[in-house]
Amino acid sequence: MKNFLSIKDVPDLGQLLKLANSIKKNPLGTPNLGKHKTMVLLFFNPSLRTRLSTQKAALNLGMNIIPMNVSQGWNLEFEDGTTMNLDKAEHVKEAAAVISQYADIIGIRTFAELENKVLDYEDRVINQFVKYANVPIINLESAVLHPLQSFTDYFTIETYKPKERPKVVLTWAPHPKALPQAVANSFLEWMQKTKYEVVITHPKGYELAANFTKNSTIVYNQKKAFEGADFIYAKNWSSYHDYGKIKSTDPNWMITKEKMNLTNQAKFMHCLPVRRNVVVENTVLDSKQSIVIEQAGNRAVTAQTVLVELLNC
Ligand code: AN0
Ligand code: CP
Repeated sequence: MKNFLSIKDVPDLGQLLKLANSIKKNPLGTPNLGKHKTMVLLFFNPSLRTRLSTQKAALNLGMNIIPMNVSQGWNLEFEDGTTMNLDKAEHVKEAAAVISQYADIIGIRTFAELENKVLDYEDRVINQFVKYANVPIINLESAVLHPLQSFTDYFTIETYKPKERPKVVLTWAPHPKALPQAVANSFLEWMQKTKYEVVITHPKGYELAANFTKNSTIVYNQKKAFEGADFIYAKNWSSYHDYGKIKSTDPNWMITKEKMNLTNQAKFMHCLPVRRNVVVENTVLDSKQSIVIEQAGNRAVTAQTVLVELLNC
């Protein structure tokens, strides 16, 4: 694996899953694989899980880690051919080339700005780093995708699935802030590589980009969608078509105990952070059906799996 930007970088999903299973069993099995290797983590946006789980994964492999909060005072230029006489201090062309001399791997977190759809969906920040860096790049959630999260989601579902072809429901849930579509887009990309029955449910106006929904079933009636589900994956996203807008905050879309009772004792999943009693009722999050903590725990396993793949390349 050269980079880890999306599922398209994974040559063999079965083999990746196998490696993740063995790392889960024995995370300290190769403590020197990353010895004298350095990973630089660039955060244009904050993170709890991605930041700590990627660091933990690297530590298990003996790597050195240098995290940097880029947004705090470092304004990079991503436009080619501009005259840089305004607020941008440095072009990504120099920054990426320089960081590549200090790093063996670079991880980048850069959220969608939710103002200009075309610009966000070009995923320019991460793609410019891929273009100008000379080392592998890991996507720590870009404007469009969050593959480390989706790999974790897939790995977690594989661990808990009660049958070979579980019904997995991706449900929109309310949120007071406009959030990116990256987690949902990426989740669908990974789910489409499986044999699972995948159903998406959201209010009208929240349709995701067609290249991510592809031939997944969309059911606008949330309760109907929940019937017989083995996994409920909740996530808020802002509108894709009316880009970045909040079209609904309808509390009737919150995940409740009553709705979970319509499922096949489904496991409740969420990438976190989650707003209690807005996205999901306390009673669901605190029930045995919720596996969000185990899911977040698996972030360290899948991050380590990706690092092993990149280091072995
Ligand atoms: C972000 C998002 O929705 O993309 C990060 C999730 C992993 N969510 C929030 O910032 C609440
Ligand atoms: N799920 C996830 O990526 O969380 P953080 O934003 O805390 O990294």
